[in-house]
Amino acid sequence: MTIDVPTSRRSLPQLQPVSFIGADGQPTDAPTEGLSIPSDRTLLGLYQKMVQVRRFEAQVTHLTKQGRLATYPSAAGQEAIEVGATTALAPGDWLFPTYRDTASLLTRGVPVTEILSAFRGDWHCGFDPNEYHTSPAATPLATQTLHATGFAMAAKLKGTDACTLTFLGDGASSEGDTHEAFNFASVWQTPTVFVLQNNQYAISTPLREQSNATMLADRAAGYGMPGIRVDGNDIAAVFAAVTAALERGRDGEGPTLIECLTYRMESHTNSDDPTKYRDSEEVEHWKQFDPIDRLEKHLRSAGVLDDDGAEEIAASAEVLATAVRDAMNTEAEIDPAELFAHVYANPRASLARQQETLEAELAAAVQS
Ligand SMILES: Cc1ncc(C[n+]2csc(CCOP(=O)(O)OP(=O)(O)O)c2C)c(N)n1
Ligand SMILES: [Mg+2]
Repeated sequence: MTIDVPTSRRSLPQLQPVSFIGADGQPTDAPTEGLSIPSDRTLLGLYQKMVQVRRFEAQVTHLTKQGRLATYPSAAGQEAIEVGATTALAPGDWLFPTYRDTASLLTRGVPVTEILSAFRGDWHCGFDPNEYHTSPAATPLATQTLHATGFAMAAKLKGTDACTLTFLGDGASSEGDTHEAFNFASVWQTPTVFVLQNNQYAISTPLREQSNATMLADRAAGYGMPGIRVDGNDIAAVFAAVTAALERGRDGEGPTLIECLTYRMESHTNSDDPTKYRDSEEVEHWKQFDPIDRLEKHLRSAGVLDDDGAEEIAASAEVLATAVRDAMNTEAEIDPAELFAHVYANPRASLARQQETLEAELAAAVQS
């Protein structure tokens, strides 16, 4: 009896991450995996968005300290992934973000007040997913990977050319849902791009304590899909890799896993203290790989950005920060009864009883 042996299989990604622009703003000699660096014009637009996103994140973090927002998971240091991956999407594609990816919502054009209403506890989601082709940000880890896969499957069955892109963290990559999503995306050849933000921590757990894989992009080969590892702090590499993966998806060539190597510069959320579980030297070390600094150096040496241009961009970020402050310093008119709306098409009796109880308690509170 002979056993059929396959003649080839997907090769593993290169160990060194794909990168075009080094930490010093100069071209690297890293592998490019056949990708091309985006034009300086495209990079200038991406730079502006990253500067705005960083200012937005800083402003929001201040607002949590002032008690204006309940909690906020900052993506400081991860702007190249948030902005680079989201900008590569076509308007008709669908984005499936997580709690970490507020910057992607901003990049997608969701208004500030709608983004932040969930963090202020005013609303469950805050924006209309259909309007922005963006699902509500998922807090249960990895669930969004399945939504992105299922949605892409439906898009394929409907014959549209929409792709889906979902973000997931290094910690989320160890969840069972991620395995199911990777497997079915590859079996069904769905047009899905999995952007794995390896920021090296899952709250306080460092990557080495929850995965023994040499690198997370290696997992793609086991599912029969292409995997690539990019420098997640080089927006040129992120944008190029995601653009190529979306093209593959649109051409019917199925999903791609893109591991973006980066570092979470801030705490997990404003409610934890990272000095309890990691050295400040490690954080200092990563500062030299900052995604915005390196792109600024590149653009200045390419002659497409000067002091005036940089000041103008910084000023546009201040306008955004002012809009955030104004919006969040205005008390929202909230009707607590809305908590019960939009949950069931036909409200359940138990929920109706809870609503009656709440309304009675609120009425009593007003009278007292
Ligand atoms: C199913 C599930 N289990 C546990 C949690 C609690 N939790 C919230 S964030 C987090 C760490 C996730 O780390 P990672 O996937 O690396 O994403 P990051 O926060 O670094 O962006 C955990 C365990 C959760 N939200 N959902
Ligand atoms: Mg992480």
